[in-house]
Amino acid sequence: MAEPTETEAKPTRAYVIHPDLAGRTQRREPEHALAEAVALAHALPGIEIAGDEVARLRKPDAGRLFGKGKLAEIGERLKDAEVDLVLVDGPVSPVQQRNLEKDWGVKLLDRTGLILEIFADRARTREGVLQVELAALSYQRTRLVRAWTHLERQRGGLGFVGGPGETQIEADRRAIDEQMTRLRRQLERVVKTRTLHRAARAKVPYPIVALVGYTNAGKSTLFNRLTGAEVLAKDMLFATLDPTMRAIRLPGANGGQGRKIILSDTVGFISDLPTELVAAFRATLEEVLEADLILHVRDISHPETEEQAADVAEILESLGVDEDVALIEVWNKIDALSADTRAALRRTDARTQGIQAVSALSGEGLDDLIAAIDAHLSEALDEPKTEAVVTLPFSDGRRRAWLHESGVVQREESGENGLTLHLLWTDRQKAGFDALSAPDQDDDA
Ligand SMILES: Nc1nc2c(ncn2[C@@H]2O[C@H](COP(=O)(O)OP(=O)(O)OP(=O)(O)O)[C@@H](O)[C@H]2O)c(=O)[nH]1
Ligand SMILES: [Mg+2]
Repeated sequence: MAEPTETEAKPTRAYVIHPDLAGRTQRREPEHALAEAVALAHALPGIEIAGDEVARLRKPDAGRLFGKGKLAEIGERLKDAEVDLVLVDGPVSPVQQRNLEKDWGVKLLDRTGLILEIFADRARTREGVLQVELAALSYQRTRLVRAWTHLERQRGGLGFVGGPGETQIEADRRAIDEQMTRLRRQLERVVKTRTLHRAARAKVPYPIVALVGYTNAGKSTLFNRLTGAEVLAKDMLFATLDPTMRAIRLPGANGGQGRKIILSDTVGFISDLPTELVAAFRATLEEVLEADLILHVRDISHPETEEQAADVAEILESLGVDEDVALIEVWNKIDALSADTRAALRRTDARTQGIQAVSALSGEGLDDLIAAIDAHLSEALDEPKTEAVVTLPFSDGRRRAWLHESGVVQREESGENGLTLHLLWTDRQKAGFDALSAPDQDDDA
């Protein structure tokens, strides 16, 4: 562990700015984007938020990002709030960064820089550390190139190529390239070992179920609920970085034995995820690519849940996740919704296959989710099925719902004695149903 530094003893006072460009085509409200940037800042250790603001920009200034007036105005606020670190929620060029740091007398990080810092702080496994280092180097490298262009321009007009400046930067660049090659080789070795483990695991034919979703959606909380594990789940962005996998037996109906699966918890996604990071984490996310079933966990109580879902879909696509991979949308945090919204969700949930409304916190809806996971897997794994006919009394809404949830109902008729359901199911699903108690027995309890 590193020795405690001064920054750990005394919190760094950070000021968060979300630049809102005129004519922007973003999906998000600037106020929500600012709130997310502040949450990101909180994810850095030893940070105290001294203030935040949305800064409207008509046109970004090449040298300082902000225009003269804005620059002075923000500068005043920074001085009053005794700010050490400014976090700009967007891209800042190396030139802009240098100028702003000088003008304001602060240290400055842009969005990518901030996310890289958080990831560097979180990485625990060898693979995670290597990936973050690689991403950081690739970020630095692009900034060297841009700095170099700037120097060239400063020298401009002299018309010669290759002064001392260029040589130095060329050397820096080469050093970075060499270091990156070394890291890549090490990473390949680590990944190879892991792939071997995976091959060994493939002999035990448990299907892989991967949890994916926006950061803070509740993936780890759900993972812990389903596995009894204690992965850190926290109201903090990027609480999870390294993937965790667990072989578990899904609880069967009524305490019976369910199917064995491997559940995998992964790093959360975020809008404008730096491309360096997406590339670096591709190896880790291979488990997601190979999953038999993906659970897309959504925070349905978040004001921008739709935008978050769109970001996740985009990132999955860019990772090359096949559109035909079986996917269940898990609408999490329904406990945080009003009763009305919740009832409406429940109706959508029942109508729409492939959506499950749950609360990982209270456990609500998890039985149905487990039944849906089981049904999707038997579908994906192509297990043999047989036909059956059952008749349920009208009062037995629970077992009827279970059958529908499991996706085994082919046809339903109502007769004098109740509902007759024509089913197509696997032995496992039949056993699960048989283990459910009939309504009268429930009432006795
Ligand atoms: N109200 C409510 N809060 C929840 C629920 N599930 C998770 N949370 C909270 O949401 C926060 C984030 O949960 P995590 O499980 O760490 O989320 P995550 O998706 O793993 O986040 P990252 O690892 O950062 O990507 C925590 O404060 C949880 O307690 C839920 O069903 N209801
Ligand atoms: Mg997590």
